[in-house]
Amino acid sequence: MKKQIPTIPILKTLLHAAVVLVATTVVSSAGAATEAFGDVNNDGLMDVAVNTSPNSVTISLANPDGSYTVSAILSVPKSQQFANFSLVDLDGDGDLDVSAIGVAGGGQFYWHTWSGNGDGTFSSRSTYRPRGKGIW
Ligand SMILES: [Ca+2]
Ligand SMILES: [Ca+2]
Repeated sequence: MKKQIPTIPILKTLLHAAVVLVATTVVSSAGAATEAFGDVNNDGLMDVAVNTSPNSVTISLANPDGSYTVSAILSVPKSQQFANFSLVDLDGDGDLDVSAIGVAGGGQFYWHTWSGNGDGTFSSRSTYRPRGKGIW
């Protein structure tokens, strides 16, 4: 008799992992205030970005003594609110950037990005609206 390859348990494990991932994502995006962590000024200390309103993200740099110093407040127009954001190196230059996505209604959405300068400051905002009349 051939030995059966145990594919079912592996699939179950993968499915479980996917369900946990989805559940975690839903929980973390359900709250009014969201935050993201990352070393935006590359000094080895974990900095924090907080969604301080539907229109803004505040970047605070960690100090060696445990306190934080605000280095940037990134905002969008009131009509282009975002639902969630993340710290991610979008352009691959080694500095964390900010990506924020908001629903614009009618199946459309806004994608706001700010390019990190590696010192806690960020470039001016770029807004991409994939469908509709206006781009940028
Ligand atoms: Ca840092
Ligand atoms: Ca970058």
